[in-house]
Amino acid sequence: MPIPEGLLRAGFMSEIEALFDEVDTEKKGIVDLSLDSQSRTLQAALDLDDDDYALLMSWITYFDKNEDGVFDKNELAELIAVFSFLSELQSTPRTNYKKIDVICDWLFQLIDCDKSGTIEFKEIKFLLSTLHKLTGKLELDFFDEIDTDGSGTIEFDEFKELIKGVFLPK
Ligand SMILES: [Ca+2]
Ligand SMILES: [Ca+2]
Repeated sequence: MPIPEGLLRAGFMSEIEALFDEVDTEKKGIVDLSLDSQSRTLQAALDLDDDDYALLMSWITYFDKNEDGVFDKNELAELIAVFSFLSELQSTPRTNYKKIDVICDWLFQLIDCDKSGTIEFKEIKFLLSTLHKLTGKLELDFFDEIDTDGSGTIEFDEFKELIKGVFLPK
């Protein structure tokens, strides 16, 4: 999915180019994160501790459908964009509605893998298990809590509340 215009800091794509070339140690035009050497290079290049790296990796299923850990440049850019956006939200004022909407909308579409317009439990299970570490809430309980109208699915507004609740500064 194309990364929304205007949200990326200047130079993001050239940073990705450089990062990709650094991690693509075998110069095959792909990054293979199932290789320890490439995975470790990526973690070091992004300067992430083990927890943050695990969070980044938990997004892999959304970019790497067959889960073989192999990425091209665009897929890697999207993966890292998600992570930058989530970190960026942590310093975004709650009144910056436009930015919050654009980021939430992009994430929502990304997570809604089957494009049904709603997020089902299976689609967000991985994120809830990651958030479990932050919030201590069990995945299913958490899902029911986010699904405030009890429809069994997460609609955009419910998703936005989740993102605001977890990532935006209090
Ligand atoms: Ca869906
Ligand atoms: Ca709902």
